[in-house]
Amino acid sequence: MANEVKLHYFLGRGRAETTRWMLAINQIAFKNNPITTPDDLCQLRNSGKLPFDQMPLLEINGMNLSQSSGMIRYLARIGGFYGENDKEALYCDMFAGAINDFAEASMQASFQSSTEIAVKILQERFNKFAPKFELRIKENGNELCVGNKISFADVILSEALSAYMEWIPDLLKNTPLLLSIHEKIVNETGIKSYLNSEQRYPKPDENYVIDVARVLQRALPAHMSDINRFVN
Ligand SMILES: N[C@@H](CCC(=O)N[C@@H](CS)C(=O)NCC(=O)O)C(=O)O
Repeated sequence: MANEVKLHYFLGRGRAETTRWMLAINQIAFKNNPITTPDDLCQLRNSGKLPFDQMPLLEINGMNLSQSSGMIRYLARIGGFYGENDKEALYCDMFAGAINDFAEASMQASFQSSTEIAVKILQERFNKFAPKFELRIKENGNELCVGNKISFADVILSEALSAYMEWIPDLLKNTPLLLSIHEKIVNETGIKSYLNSEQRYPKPDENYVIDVARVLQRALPAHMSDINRFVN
């Protein structure tokens, strides 16, 4: 189908997940195209669709989009999730930068050598950012990151919090504003239906880590066995 929206990435969440949440809140139907072998990646690269030779790739409205930060902002613009004016858009961007730094720890969690280490790193990262997020949200005054309408900052913050909570279930017990935003976003129609769908990949585990290394033909994390098994 010519207008089908396609998201090409590994068989998992990773750097494609914020885009999936933004497609979901826009209620834009999409298809995951999992890249599961070096050959799949080679074919995708040879197709000329990867502007910078990297995944994720989002095919939408006749365009081949690269860079998750660009994708989520495009989806924010077309859906009205980018604030109501230049100042709000700027604050969305500021939040997004901090959320990106915050989210990196959850993206790396399954690559850590043990659950204990992953949880420790996540808790430290949360302790650094959560009080600041709470303060900024309190200053805004609407139990939202920016302005008085849901923005992409709320969506990507909730995506990151969801990932953290899979490791630390009671994470938000002392942060009522983060809890409120998270609750609001996961109950938005499009997001709720995405999270309950088969398109939502499970919490990344060791198999995901192995898949990524196999597709990219790179070394596995140092704590795993035979770490160079996929390296040419
Ligand atoms: N900043 C980029 C990062 C893209 C990226 O690092 N993609 C990795 C997979 S997660 C990749 O394609 N690596 C292969 C390469 O860079 O050649 C984004 O957020 O989209």
